[in-house]
Amino acid sequence: MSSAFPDLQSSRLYGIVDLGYCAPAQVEAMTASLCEGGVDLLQLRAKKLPLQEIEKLARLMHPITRQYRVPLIINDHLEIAASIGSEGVHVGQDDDAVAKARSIVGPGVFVGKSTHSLAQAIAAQEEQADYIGFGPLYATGTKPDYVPIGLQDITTVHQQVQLPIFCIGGVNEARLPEILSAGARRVVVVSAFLLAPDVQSYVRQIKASLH
Ligand code: 3NM
Repeated sequence: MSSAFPDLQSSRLYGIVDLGYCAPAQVEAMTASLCEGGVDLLQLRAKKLPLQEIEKLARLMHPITRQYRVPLIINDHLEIAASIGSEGVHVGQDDDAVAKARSIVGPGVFVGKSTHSLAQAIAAQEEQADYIGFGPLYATGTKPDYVPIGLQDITTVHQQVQLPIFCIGGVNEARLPEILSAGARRVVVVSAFLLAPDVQSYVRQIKASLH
């Protein structure tokens, strides 16, 4: 990744532009609001759009994220990440292995992986992911088919996994104190950001609680 971007270690707050909550026409404005509010990383996640459409949105987002020095991470689609030159790519448990992803996106592009248990988190570390998502902590409509893992493994995962760990799933302002008390240092917030009446100030509030 270009040295113009802060490194993952210093990243605390990860936002996702999820097309389940944000219409394509709102993507640019939402990207700007999330960046202005202070996300450290931003992902594009579009489970239901055609590839061409996703690539178009990624190309719209990238100049904005770059201006804010926020790494742009593409969910699932390695070819799009490679084609637009995003700073990162994110894969799930059922997607390509980290090594395969790295071989497609090339060196210097970080590869993140979703994990849903302590065992998967340790396996992702062995696979040499650059960071992991760990969740879902709570039941969430954004990933409805997943059983929530709760907060009880957060401390242990931080003892056993040295990668940056982003706790995810149902994170919002009201829950943040208990998530941080459970040992989390980094979080991903999706619907709470995208549905907030004032996105920028909501992001700013969460960010202030993380430092
Ligand atoms: N991945 P919200 S949970 C995209 O556990 C995603 O891997 C998860 O959205 C995982 O903040 C999740 O709206 C959804 O709950 C997070």
